[in-house]
Amino acid sequence: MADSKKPKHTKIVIVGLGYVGLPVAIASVKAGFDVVGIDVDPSKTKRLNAGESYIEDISDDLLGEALESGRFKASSSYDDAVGFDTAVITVPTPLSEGIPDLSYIESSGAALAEHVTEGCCVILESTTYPGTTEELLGPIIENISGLAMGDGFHLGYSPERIDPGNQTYRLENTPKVVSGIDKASRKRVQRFYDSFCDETVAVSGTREAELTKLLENTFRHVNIALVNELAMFASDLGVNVWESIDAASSKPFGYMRFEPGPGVGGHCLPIDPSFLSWRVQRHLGQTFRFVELANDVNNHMPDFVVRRLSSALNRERKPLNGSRVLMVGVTYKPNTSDPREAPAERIHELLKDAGCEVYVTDPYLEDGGHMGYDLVPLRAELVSACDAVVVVTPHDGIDYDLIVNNAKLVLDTRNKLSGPNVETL
Ligand code: SAJ
Repeated sequence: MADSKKPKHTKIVIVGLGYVGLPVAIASVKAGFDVVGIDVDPSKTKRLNAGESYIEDISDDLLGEALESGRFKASSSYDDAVGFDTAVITVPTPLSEGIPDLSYIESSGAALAEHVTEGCCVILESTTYPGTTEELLGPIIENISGLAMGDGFHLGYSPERIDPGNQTYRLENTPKVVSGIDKASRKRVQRFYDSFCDETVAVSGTREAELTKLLENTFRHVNIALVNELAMFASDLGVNVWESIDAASSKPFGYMRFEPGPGVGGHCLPIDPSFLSWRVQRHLGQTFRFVELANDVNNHMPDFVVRRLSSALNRERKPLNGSRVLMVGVTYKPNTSDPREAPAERIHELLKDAGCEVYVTDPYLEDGGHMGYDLVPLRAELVSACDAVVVVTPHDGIDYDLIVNNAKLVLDTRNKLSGPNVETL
């Protein structure tokens, strides 16, 4: 398609209004676009249109400003996508039995394709394996719209780098990798993100952009597994791994700090690297050993936490069975309310299986029922009545002094507390 055909209007559609999509929608409104956010969950669109944000990084005030501009609305109908200029797909890409599940990309791409017209631009942000944009999404849109990718509509990929709860780096000030199936598409994608991102980083093709994202997350996954395995060894060797991590972190080059923990949660790190290892296995018949090993180490951290708790109680001549345990913080990482894939779920399951009476306290969790959690407020009398407290996710704002001053025993999986009754991984 000739680059001279400027888009007729500036209607943006964001498909998927979660941790990634909603910030892109709000940034697009602030950049002056007319924005329709589409989500298949009507309860989400209803809350958004009522000015209620369910994403910590987007306050009700920010959402309210977007609504008051008259240039944002949320909808559960793709009919509201009609006449769009640029659409961004930010739907989940989970693993189902270890296999990448791209069904949300397929269904949203097909629904959007009904409204793809000459000169449109479609951008995929969802994390996926190299080749998805051009081999899966592009043909779906071509088959339904009757237009050819490149000549008929622009198509590109731009990985998300939203770090929920990060107070320093947001969508606007995090460099954004951009790509297209051809030069014109890449320029179009880059122009869109240049309207609200401080910096964009163009790569030659969508596969390189898709791999960039998986490299970033696999890098973290592997390095977290490294320090997790060190923590397991160090504990048995009687070495303080945290002190060594602090000392290593003093090196100004050639080292990057990661910290041991109770395991790796969220809907990215436990999942994204496996997209890469699956693609390598499927297409090359080879094993991406780093990912497989990192998955194995990180997935065993909950067992290690329970083993350490059992040993600590054992020293008090208390079996796990029948012990009363309080878990503090169960979402997947500090200062976020997302409980998905959180290691706390496995720790809770193991403690229950061992016969523990388990209570959970987490200021970021409103309802623990669907997770089987007995959710309680943090109270001194409860802490002192428990045989042990396990700090799993150390949110800011929790009264850790109350815990240390009243607990018989604290197993701190994040090395945030100190005291004679505190043991860390
Ligand atoms: N963790 C450790 N030790 C560390 C760092 C993290 O145990 O040193 C654990 C965390 O507690 C958590 C898990 O790893 O359970 C993952 O945390 P993370 O901060 O490394 O990564 P995520 O999963 O929060 O990555 C998010 C994702 N974005 C969204 O969820 C919307 C991911 O897609 C982004 O690429 C990533 O932020 C990013 O780019 O920072």
